[in-house]
Amino acid sequence: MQLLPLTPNGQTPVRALTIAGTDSGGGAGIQADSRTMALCGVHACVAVAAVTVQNTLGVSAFHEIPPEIVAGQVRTVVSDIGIGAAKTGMLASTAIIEAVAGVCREVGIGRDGEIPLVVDPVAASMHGDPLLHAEALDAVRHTLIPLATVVTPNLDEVRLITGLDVVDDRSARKAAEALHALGPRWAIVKGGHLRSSEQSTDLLFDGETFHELPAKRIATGNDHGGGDTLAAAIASALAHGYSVPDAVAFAKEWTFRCLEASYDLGAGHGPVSPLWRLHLGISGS
Ligand code: PXL
Repeated sequence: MQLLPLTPNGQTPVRALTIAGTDSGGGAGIQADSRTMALCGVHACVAVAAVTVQNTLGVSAFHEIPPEIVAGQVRTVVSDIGIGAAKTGMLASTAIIEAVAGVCREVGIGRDGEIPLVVDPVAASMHGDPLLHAEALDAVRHTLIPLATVVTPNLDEVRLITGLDVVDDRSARKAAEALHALGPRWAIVKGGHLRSSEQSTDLLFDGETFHELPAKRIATGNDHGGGDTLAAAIASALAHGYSVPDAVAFAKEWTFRCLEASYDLGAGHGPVSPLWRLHLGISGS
């Protein structure tokens, strides 16, 4: 696969910003985003929205950062460091979503701004532990998703957001249309959780054309952080100047390789890992 270029020592890399939650187990959230961005040649800036208390067995609690502190992190990074793309993950509450949407509009992040925004509408961990208050779903639908350049829900999130069950290609197209109707420039419906299929085909829709992105399914229980990794890889490629379809195609291959390199950790689900890239050296061949 074509990898994103790493910057020679001492040169300033492109930058991207993740607005998301931390994972004390190091597998998902901001930790997954920062690792992926680093190994995609991107300096990762972070706006912490929530701190989760979690290990590989689940999330036992989380603490929300005050909304004005979340927005402040975004504002201060953009005004000084400058970013080529941004990504949201766990935002936890309506108040944080509204603060993030407000500052994104203010500084030009989002579908109508200069800086593309990948929205990963994180609602729950893979163990089913909530990472978003149920009352915040309306803000996800009507405040966050309309700002997105690309929105990347998994099938559980598609159901929560649109009320639609994706079971086959036809229902995936209907779900992509329903997501796109909320206002993002592009919507992805990920096939990764359609466990019955041998393929893991993602569908990308811009309101006119469906792009199908097939990949072989990898059977592993160590897929913690897979969704974060996909969205962070899309943001990384956008920061490098890729178009959305090219960024998504890159991110899909990247995530496949990270799933292949996932490892056992603790007694629960281990993380997907981008560390395979370290073994390739700077040229990445
Ligand atoms: O993978 C989704 C996700 C995002 N962000 C945080 C998480 C998780 C899953 O557990 O903990 C902080």
